[in-house]
Amino acid sequence: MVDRLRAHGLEQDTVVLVTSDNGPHEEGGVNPDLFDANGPLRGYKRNLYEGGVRVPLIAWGPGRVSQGTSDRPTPLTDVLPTLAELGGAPSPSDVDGLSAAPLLAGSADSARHGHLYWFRDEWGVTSRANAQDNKRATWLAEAVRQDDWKAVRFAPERDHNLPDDKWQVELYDLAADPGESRNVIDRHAAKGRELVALMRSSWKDAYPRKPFGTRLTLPRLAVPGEAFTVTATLDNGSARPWADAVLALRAPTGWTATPVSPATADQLAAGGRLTASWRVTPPANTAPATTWALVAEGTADAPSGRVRYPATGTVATPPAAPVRDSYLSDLTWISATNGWGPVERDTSNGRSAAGDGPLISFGGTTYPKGLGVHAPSDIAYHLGAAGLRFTSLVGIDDFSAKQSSVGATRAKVYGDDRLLLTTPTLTAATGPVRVDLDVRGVRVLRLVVEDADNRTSFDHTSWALAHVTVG
Ligand SMILES: [Ca+2]
Ligand SMILES: [Ca+2]
Repeated sequence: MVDRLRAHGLEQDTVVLVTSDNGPHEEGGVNPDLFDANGPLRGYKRNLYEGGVRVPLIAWGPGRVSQGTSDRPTPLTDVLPTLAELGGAPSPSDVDGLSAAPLLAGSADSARHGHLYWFRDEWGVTSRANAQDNKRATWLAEAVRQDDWKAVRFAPERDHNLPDDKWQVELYDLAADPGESRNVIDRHAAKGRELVALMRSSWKDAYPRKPFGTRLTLPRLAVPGEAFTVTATLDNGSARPWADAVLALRAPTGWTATPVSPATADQLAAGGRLTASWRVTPPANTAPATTWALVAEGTADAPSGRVRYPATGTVATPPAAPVRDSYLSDLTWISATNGWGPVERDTSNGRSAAGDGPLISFGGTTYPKGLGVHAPSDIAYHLGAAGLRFTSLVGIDDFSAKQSSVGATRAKVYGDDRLLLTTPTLTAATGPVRVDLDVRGVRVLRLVVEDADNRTSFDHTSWALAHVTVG
């Protein structure tokens, strides 16, 4: 690999790190003792003793990595901040890692961790690891290393909240006993309690990350000729302030994007956020039923140089609006969700396969047109403000009624997020409800069927003769 890097002239721009995320293992027939892979250390992969967690880290990088060795414990959480510093990029402030770049460059005073913490929750067992753990390889386990002290503890129940006095705690002095063969917890009980407290304080039940870089918020739908709002944020999740922050938006060719807020900030403090919004308009002749990409790009001057974070999002143009009076089942929907199989056109829902429903039917009367659904269902159509009235007959279909009387749903119609209609509870006994709604000005018409009685069996519901007139 080094030869190839040199052949491509990349050696001055490259750092190679060779390490492992665990000690030697015995899976797939490997004998880790053949070459004494864990050396003087105790344990294998999955042990929290040093043989399971301590491995060499070998670094190569002409001009960046100096010759020599170091005993600085370097966890893999250091890799991100190390590579960020080597690459001249800011590092997130909410990671535990510390940059080891100065250490690689030969500095003796690279920041060291106050302590390292490990947690294990494993069901898998290998025989050598289980023997090293004294048959506790499937117990919950934690470990802490602080300077030359190492504490390992095991929970006899698979419960991290088990009280401290229920855990089996061991303490080792790695300076005198690198092979962790002499448990000195009885002679150093106070040190043991101190390291257990460190285990406790190192644990987090949840760790929501702080935002970093650019995020883009878009509506799902872009209606040709209609403006919509796009919002982008640039978060400085690093520990150092940034200057001259800018958010820019790239929309498809021919689309207009007009800022409705400032998109620059002279200073972006550590943890600070720049928010910018635009009104974006696709031209009236934008192709229908197409997905379009927009890119927001945040840039700023970090101490290490100019940084650039692009974020891509998509909006879809809806199918063309109807140009004549139409049954909805003859139009292309924007989207359709359904509780049992796909929405059926011009039949009842039937079962879960597509096209398996009989004709829509209420009380023995059949209907040749309409939409067959099953709760919960949500179908959206693009009317593009071209519609006048929406009419239908909505109810529990005979497909359910013939099998059981328990089907119970409720139908709703929305015009652009405005609720236009909620039916009473629909059952086989109530029969269908007639729908006749003014939909002038409505761009997106949504037909929703919800369960009405906390059970979704026999909730086959049909929108018979679902139809829109166009002005
Ligand atoms: Ca079906
Ligand atoms: Ca129901």
